[in-house]
Amino acid sequence: MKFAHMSDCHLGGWRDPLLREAGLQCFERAIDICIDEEVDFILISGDLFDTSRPAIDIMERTVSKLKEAKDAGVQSYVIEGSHDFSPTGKTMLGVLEKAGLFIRVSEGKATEEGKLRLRFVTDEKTGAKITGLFGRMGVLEAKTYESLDRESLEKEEGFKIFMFHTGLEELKPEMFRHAEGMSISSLPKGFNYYAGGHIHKHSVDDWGDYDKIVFPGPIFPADFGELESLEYGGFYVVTKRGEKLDTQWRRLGLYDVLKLEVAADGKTPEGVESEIEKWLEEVYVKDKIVLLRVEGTLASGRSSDIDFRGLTSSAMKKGAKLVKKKTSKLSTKEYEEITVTSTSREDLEDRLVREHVGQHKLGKLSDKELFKLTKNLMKVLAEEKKPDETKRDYNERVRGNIVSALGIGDEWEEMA
Ligand SMILES: [Mn+2]
Repeated sequence: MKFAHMSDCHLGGWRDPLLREAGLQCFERAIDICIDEEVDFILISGDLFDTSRPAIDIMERTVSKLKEAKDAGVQSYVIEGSHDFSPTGKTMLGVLEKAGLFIRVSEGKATEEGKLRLRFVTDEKTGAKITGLFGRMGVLEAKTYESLDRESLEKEEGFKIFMFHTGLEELKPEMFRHAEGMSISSLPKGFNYYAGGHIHKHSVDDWGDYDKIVFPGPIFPADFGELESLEYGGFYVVTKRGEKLDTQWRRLGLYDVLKLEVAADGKTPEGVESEIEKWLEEVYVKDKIVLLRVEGTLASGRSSDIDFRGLTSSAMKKGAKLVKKKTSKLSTKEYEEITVTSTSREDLEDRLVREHVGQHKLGKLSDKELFKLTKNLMKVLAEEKKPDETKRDYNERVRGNIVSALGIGDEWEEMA
C-alpha cells in the first residue's frame, strides 16, 4: 500500500500573482508525483482552498488536476480545514464531491446517547478504512472531539486512518506556541495513521498509543513568515512495508528563497538602504524570491524614506523572481516618542493630529492651518448617509463638503 498525504494547500491564498501561481503549481506538481508514482490514494487534511468559496480560476485549475488524478485511478479523500470550512455547510468542497472528484470522509450521525458516530469510508483498492473530523475554530472543535463515540472507532478492525485538522499541544512546534491546540489523547486510539493538517510545518511523531501522527505542512508557504522559516512546502508519500509505515517527505522546491534581516536600530534610512544594497550586490538573486525584513527604530527620518522601490527594481534587474518586504516592526523616533494619556476620543484625535501635522507638507499651509484642514476633512468624511437621502445625493453632498473644506471650489468648477 502506498498513499500520499498533503494538507494546507491554501489554493488561491496569496494576493501576489506570482505566489498565488506558485501555490497552484506546487499543488499540481504534488498530484503529478502521486500519479507518476502510482500511489493508491491521496489524503488532503484540510485547507485545500484558502476560503470556502474560492475564485473561479482557482477552482478550474484545482478541478482539472483532481480530475486527472481521478482518471488515473487515484482516489482522493478530503476533510475541510479551518479555512475552507463554512458554518452554513455551503462550501465548494461539497460541489466538488458531488462531481465525484473526491470523497469527504468526515461524516457521522448522532447516537442515542448523544455521541457522534463517525462513518468509515473503505478505500476500494486497498481496503484501508478512512475517517476523520473536519477542522473549525477553537472551542467548537474541542466540543466535537469530546462528543466522539470513541468505542466504535477504536474497535473497528483493519488498517485505519484518522484525518484531522487541528494542532496538538504535545507536538506543537515553537512557532505555533500561541496557537490553540488539543491534547493527543482527544484523538481516538488504535489507528495506523493519523493524517493531520492545520500545523504549517511538517513532522512525523510516534506517541504512545498513537503510532504515527503526521503533519505534512503547507504545499507552499502561506505567508511571509512561512516563506522565511519554511522556504518550501511539501507533502508525504507513505509506503506500507509489512507492518511498518515508511514516511517520505517530498519537498516542492519551485523557487529558492533568499532572505535578509536588517536591524534598523539607530540607523538612518540611507544607512538601511545601503546595507540592503550591499547585500544585494553580494548574493545571487537570479530566479529567487527575495525577502527583506527590516525591524527596529530608525534614528532619524521615516520608514518611507527607505527606497524599497529602487531596491526592488535593482534586484529584479538582476533576475530576482520577486522581492517582498516586511516593515511592520519598523518604527521611527518621531513616531515612537508620542505618548498620549488622554481620555476623550476628540482630545486624543486632536493631540495625535497635532503631533503628526509637522511631518507633512501641503502647499504653503502652516502647521496650524494644516491642523484645521485635517480636522475639517475628518469631520466631513465621517458624515453618514441620512435615512431619506439617496446614495447619489449623499455622494454629492460629501463631495461638495470636501471641495469646500479643501478650499478648491473655483478650480474644481473649472476642471469639471
Ligand atoms: Mn492551514
